[in-house]
Amino acid sequence: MSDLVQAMALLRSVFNKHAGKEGDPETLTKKELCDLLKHEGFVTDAKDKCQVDNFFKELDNNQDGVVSFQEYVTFVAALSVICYGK
Ligand SMILES: [Ca+2]
Repeated sequence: MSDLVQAMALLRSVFNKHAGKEGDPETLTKKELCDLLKHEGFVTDAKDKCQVDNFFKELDNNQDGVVSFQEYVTFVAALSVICYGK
């Protein structure tokens, strides 16, 4: 498996792991997103509601109250540009 294909599978696997916890397994609720951000080290203090709220607002592009896989990968792609782009 190529590195990129592996990275794509990993992206999906991280999403699935958290999206399957409650409600629709195809979307992340705010609580699931909070778990994901904490687990992946994006949020230092999971009790910091403001930090999580800001991430959620950024991710929930169509403002339907949940984060779809498409919204999640769009955000990860944007983060990659911020972290590794020139
Ligand atoms: Ca959404």
